[in-house]
Amino acid sequence: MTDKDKLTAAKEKWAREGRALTGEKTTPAARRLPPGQRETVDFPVLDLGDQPNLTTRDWTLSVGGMVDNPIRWDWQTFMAQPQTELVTDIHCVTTWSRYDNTWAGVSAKHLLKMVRPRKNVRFLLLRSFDGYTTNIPLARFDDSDVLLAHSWQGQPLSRDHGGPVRAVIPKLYFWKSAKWLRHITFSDHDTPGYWELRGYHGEGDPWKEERYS
Ligand SMILES: Nc1nc2c(c(=O)[nH]1)N[C@H]1C(S)=C(S)[C@@H](COP(=O)(O)O)O[C@H]1N2
Ligand SMILES: [Mo]
Repeated sequence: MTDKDKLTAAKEKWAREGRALTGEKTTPAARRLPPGQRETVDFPVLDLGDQPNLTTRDWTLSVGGMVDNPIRWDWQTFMAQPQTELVTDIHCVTTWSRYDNTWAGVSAKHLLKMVRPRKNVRFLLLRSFDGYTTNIPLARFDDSDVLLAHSWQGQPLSRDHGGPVRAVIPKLYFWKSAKWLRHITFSDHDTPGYWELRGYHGEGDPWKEERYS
């Protein structure tokens, strides 16, 4: 087995066994740390082991599907969009949480304004340069803390954390935050992504402990 196969098999087993589920009920206002999570100060790297080596010159983002205005942004066009800085927490389904991450990039709200999704759109599928995919309900992407981020703690996002550009969706488990973001498709139906096909939840809200499907 390759490392990737081993990782996938281990995490499929977690989904079958319901690892780390506490069944606790809490709300973001009541507690900063979601149920079953523990705080970490370092920033673990998690992916399928194939980290694309992209320069800002190779990188492009295309956005299509059910939108009035499909776009294709190269690095210069992306950086010419209005820029947003945000400080948010990370909650990974493997149970680590990391507080106070400063991200900079283009907001999902701005992207939505540019592409104009059609009325019946309900889901997005994010695709990355390593072949990774993950699905997000439009209602969760259309939030003021969702970013297409190019920097972390004031520095360009490193290759291992998804540079040049990754999604950051703070209110969902971190597997929804696609690294090395390449393409976004808007759709009226849901298409499960890599982990969602392997036992992980369609929505992935850490406050509701939506770890597994
Ligand atoms: N393109 C891509 N994005 C990805 C992944 C991946 O394998 N490929 N793994 C996901 C998972 S499971 C997690 S927990 C986070 C980890 O991000 P980090 O390595 O910056 O901590 O990235 C998510 N985004
Ligand atoms: Mo993860």
